[in-house]
Amino acid sequence: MRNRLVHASAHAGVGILATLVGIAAGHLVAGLTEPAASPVLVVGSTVIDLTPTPLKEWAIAQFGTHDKAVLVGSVLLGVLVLAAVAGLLARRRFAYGAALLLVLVAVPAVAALDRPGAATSDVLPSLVAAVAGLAALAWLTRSHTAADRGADGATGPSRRGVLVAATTLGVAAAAMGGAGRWIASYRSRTTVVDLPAATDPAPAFPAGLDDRVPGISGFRTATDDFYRVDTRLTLPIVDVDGWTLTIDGDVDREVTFTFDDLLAMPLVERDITLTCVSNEVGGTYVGSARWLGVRLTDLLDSAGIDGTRADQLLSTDVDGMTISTPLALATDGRDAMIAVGMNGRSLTREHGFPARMVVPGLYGFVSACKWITRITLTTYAEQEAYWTRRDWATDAPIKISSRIDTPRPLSTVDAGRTVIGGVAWAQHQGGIERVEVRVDGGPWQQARLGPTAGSDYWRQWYLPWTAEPGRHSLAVRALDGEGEVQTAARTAPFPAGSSGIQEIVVNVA
Ligand SMILES: Nc1nc2c(c(=O)[nH]1)N[C@H]1C(S)=C(S)[C@@H](COP(=O)(O)O)O[C@H]1N2
Ligand SMILES: [Mo]
Repeated sequence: MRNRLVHASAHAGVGILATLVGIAAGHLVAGLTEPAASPVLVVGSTVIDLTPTPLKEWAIAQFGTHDKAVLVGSVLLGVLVLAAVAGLLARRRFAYGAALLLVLVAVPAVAALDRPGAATSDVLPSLVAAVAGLAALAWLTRSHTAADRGADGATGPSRRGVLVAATTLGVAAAAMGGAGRWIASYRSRTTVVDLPAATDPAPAFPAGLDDRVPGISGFRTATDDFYRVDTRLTLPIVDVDGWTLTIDGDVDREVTFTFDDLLAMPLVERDITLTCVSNEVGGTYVGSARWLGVRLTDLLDSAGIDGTRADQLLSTDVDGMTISTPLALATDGRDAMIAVGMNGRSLTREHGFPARMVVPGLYGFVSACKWITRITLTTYAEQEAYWTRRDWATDAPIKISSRIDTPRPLSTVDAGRTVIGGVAWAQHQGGIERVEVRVDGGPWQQARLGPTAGSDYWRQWYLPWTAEPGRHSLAVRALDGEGEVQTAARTAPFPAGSSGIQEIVVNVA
């Protein structure tokens, strides 16, 4: 009995190892061709796209920025369970196990071809995975069966044969997987492109409260610390020389710009705070940067939109992902742009290299298309963007919000003179006019504000506080330049952004 169990788990192991070899070989080929078509990743991406919105929001809330790692891990785990079954089947009859492996590989193959913007060659990683996986399964099953047969006669060489085959394949899988990973990250490394100076520069950037209030968010978010939110599991590899941006749809004439065309146009520089609709009250999906780009209206004017019936800008990225933006808001005089620079350098791959849209005052999912290649003038009735199909709002202005950065929730603070501080934002609603802090449910006290970098940018704030020993609750709310007070009414991020007041508890000792 025990012997049977040992044999069974050995065969399951054979299935798992063979599958890992296939996955690794596919990952290597994907690294060389299209990283997004790597078998496990492409299945993960498909799962992201098919996941119902409530479940996706739950996963983001549970796992935060680890949601993608959890997803890839779950897909891998599921595959390996089936791989173990394939190994057991192969023991009965090789063809059964092989058939299950082929079915397993058919899933990423179909998913790769089904991706928006997929090329036929994207099926290659899955094909290679199939060949490598089957070859490994055949080799392992053969040497294992030989070892089984030899077991009674206790012939050493065949047992050693299994070990040699397994070790060789294990090492090969690790090497191929590692190489694929390295090649993909090497190809998607940040390339810095020289950018001209702005023709319409932003005012000198004021010194914030960074040094005066320890623990407060920097007045400007460093690019490497800037939150990243997108549906991708790999970064797109875009060659700036071949890249173009096309404006089409209901326009007088379709126009296409190269990267150099954009750089030759007047460039504006603006300080703008970006916010994700998935940001929870007190959350970290918000960042502030200095952007350099071409005015969106300059680009639209060159295509001619005076007579357009469009009410929507439908932006498409290099892979066919779509983001909608209300045309009326994007062209109402705000500093909407196609940005090519962030914080004094060209965009990083994470944040949309070589170009992305930035529209102050609208959540990123309805404005900030990264890796943009096309802007189509159309109507909401005619065409639906990625998140519109998933029932998110189409008209989604950023809600007034404020966050406590210091002290941290549930932290212990030394009794005596200290400071409560954070940031608040009300992009394109006159900016932040006033921030108020409430201690232990008492009266709202006016906090001191840091300098302003314009109404599309967040503001730092702080309140000196003499902390008495014990447990205290701290709350914050903001008022915008139009006199509106941040609402206490709690809403979830879906479908148009969270609202409510952040209240934290700290211990003073
Ligand atoms: N191509 C593409 N652009 C995208 C997204 C995406 O998934 N794909 N996500 C959007 C969302 S939801 C947000 S909040 C912003 C985030 O921009 P960042 O990652 O540079 O902070 O990008 C937007 N642009
Ligand atoms: Mo977002």
